[in-house]
Amino acid sequence: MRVLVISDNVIQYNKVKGIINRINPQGVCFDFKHSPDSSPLANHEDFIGRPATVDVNKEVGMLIKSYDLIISLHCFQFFPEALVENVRCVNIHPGYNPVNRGWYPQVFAILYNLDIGATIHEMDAKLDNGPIIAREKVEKYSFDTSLSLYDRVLEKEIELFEKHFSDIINNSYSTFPPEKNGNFFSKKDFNNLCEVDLTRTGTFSEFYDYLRAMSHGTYQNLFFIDEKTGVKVKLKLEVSYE
Ligand code: 0FX
Repeated sequence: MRVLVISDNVIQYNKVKGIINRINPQGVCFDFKHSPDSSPLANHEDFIGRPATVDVNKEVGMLIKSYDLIISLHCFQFFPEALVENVRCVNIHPGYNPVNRGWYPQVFAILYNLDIGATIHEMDAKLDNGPIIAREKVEKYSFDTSLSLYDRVLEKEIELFEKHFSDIINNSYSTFPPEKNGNFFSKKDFNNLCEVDLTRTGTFSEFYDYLRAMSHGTYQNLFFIDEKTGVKVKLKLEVSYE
């Protein structure tokens, strides 16, 4: 059996590779690849001098021929219908489907007070949409920023992956369909939030949620342009608690 793991996320790649190496199922050969364009994994020590990119659109024929299972582990590329219909493809998603399909789920979970968690599902032609193998919620606190909540979601992903690893490899799980009502958030939705509208009115609580939803470690998401000087003012929120 041949399994391909495609990832563009260093943290999850390291952890999943660790689980795979430790369990090392008999008779299963694992390949690890990343996306061709600006993947953070390109600079990982495993891939330096050993390029391993895959374009899921251009190489769909090769993928169908070569693999029995493809695991999308925070892969930046959208899998084409021809691929998901001809190879079993499993996605590990940092959101609780179908509540937060799409990009940066924890950001929108804080902003709109939605449930959040992790989901492992079979892929279909829609993004983050197929039959669910496993999903679980994580706690969301008033003192979370995007980063602290994201870290909790990533831990949950790994916990679910480890728990269901053998079933995923052996195709011995049962699935259930996602509920009909959900949400989809795009990268554009996120980008639209980055410029702060200083004329917006609301409660302090709404602004607090907006600021912490957009604050994620060293990322500099929020800004406004100072009217007088044209200077770009960058802001983020730091939250600490006892
Ligand atoms: O790998 P990932 O955590 O996940 C993203 C999508 O959220 C996910 O739905 C998709 N399946 C996957 C392929 O890509 O993304 P990331 O490592 O680029 O970003 C992690 C977090 O960092 C994100 O949730 C929010 C934060 N972030 C990221 C960027 C690039 C920011 O706050 N600002 C940014 O500019």
